[in-house]
Amino acid sequence: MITLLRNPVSGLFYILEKIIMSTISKKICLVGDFGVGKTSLIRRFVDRQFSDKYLSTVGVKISRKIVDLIDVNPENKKELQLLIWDIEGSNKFKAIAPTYFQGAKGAIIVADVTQQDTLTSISDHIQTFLAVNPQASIVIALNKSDLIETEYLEKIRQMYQFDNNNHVLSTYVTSAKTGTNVDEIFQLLSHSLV
Ligand SMILES: Nc1nc2c(ncn2[C@@H]2O[C@H](COP(=O)(O)OP(=O)(O)O)[C@@H](O)[C@H]2O)c(=O)[nH]1
Ligand SMILES: [Mg+2]
Repeated sequence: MITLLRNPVSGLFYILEKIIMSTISKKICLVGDFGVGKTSLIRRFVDRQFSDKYLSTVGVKISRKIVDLIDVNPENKKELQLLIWDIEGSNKFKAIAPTYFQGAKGAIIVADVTQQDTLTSISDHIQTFLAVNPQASIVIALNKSDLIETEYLEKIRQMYQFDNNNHVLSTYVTSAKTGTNVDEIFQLLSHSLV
């Protein structure tokens, strides 16, 4: 208040900063091979949209979304601001990964259920991410589930559980196209961050 009286402009900034900072803010990263649907999952979650075109990601893009943390007790309702980091998929990635991951409290590791090599690289992505953030939580998204017969999905999901790694919260089959389990993966990860 004293700051506000002495200098209205910096006082206003002070108050604004207080308001913004009162929302908890956490960084999460989308991780996975090129073309698995990282950008599409973010777009579905943040903008509620999907496009069949490749959404070229240039450099790093950070999206923000306020998540309501649903609780059985309505009085415990909390808000969390997610800062969702998306990075272009390319071979340059390996070199800059540690910088990109720095400060992240969680990751969604994405693979494409129709591309075996992207499923195989999940464990590499887990290791690379945890090497930078040993305390972080991970959710696995086996994406493009709309392209596969439902009867195979549960089998695939069980093959990529990573039960022996206690940083991996859960594995979901998702579709950025239909929206299946998209809110669920972000909700689950968000809950583990507070
Ligand atoms: N059928 C289907 N296509 C998807 C899905 N998610 C992404 N795609 C498509 O896969 C391609 C690559 O997606 P993109 O989000 O750019 O992948 P990124 O490189 O991991 O960011 C695009 O053509 C998307 O439209 C999905 O859940 N189902
Ligand atoms: Mg992308």
